[in-house]
Amino acid sequence: MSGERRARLRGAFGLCPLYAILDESLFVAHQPIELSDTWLDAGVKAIQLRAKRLPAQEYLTLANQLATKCRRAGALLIVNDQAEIALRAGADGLHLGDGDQSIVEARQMLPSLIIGRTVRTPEAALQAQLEGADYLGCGSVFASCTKPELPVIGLEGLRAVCHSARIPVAAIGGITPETIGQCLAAGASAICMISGLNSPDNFDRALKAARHTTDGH
Ligand code: TZP
Ligand code: MG
Repeated sequence: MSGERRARLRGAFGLCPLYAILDESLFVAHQPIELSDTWLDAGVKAIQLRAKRLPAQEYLTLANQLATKCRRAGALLIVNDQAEIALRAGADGLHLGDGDQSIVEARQMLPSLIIGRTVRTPEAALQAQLEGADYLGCGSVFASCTKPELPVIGLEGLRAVCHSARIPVAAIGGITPETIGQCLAAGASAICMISGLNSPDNFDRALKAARHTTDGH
């Protein structure tokens, strides 16, 4: 079962290593559905919905719409933090950050869903892997304007986590089109971005940079 979940993840990241985060900070300037349509049309194969301040019913409605669109596009929808919403919306997975429920607890609720966990050290990576995480989010790699309070682990920190983990690692935090290649070279299987996707031009540059690196150029 875990093999099948991880194969789906590897398949998605293999087709497109840009793991786009549909964060509510982007909703100020964009309609979430329009934004995700643009991403899916361009070939993004993994989207994370991260909307902590959205009222539960709106969150669920949006998650439902996104799950349908992602399914049609052959992409994965991962819901941040809210296991109940991931379950009810028919999402593909759940991402757990600092202070969220434990992997073990989430796995009981979602036996067949992909579960990701944010980590910053090789020790935490091994622990999350042992507890049954299917992938790791790792960062902040660089200082992030979206989450400035987070410790910065640098490319060295990312490399150490990638080196110790057997499951896919998604780099996150302050990543720009210019630093995507370095994160992939450090061993990341995917690149998570929020503010770097805030305009069509930035999104295009990020997608090009991610594809350029994985196309073996
Ligand atoms: N977790 C670690 S850094 C971060 C999260 C959710 C924010 C990433 O946003 P950005 O704008 O790509 O730095
Ligand atoms: Mg959280």
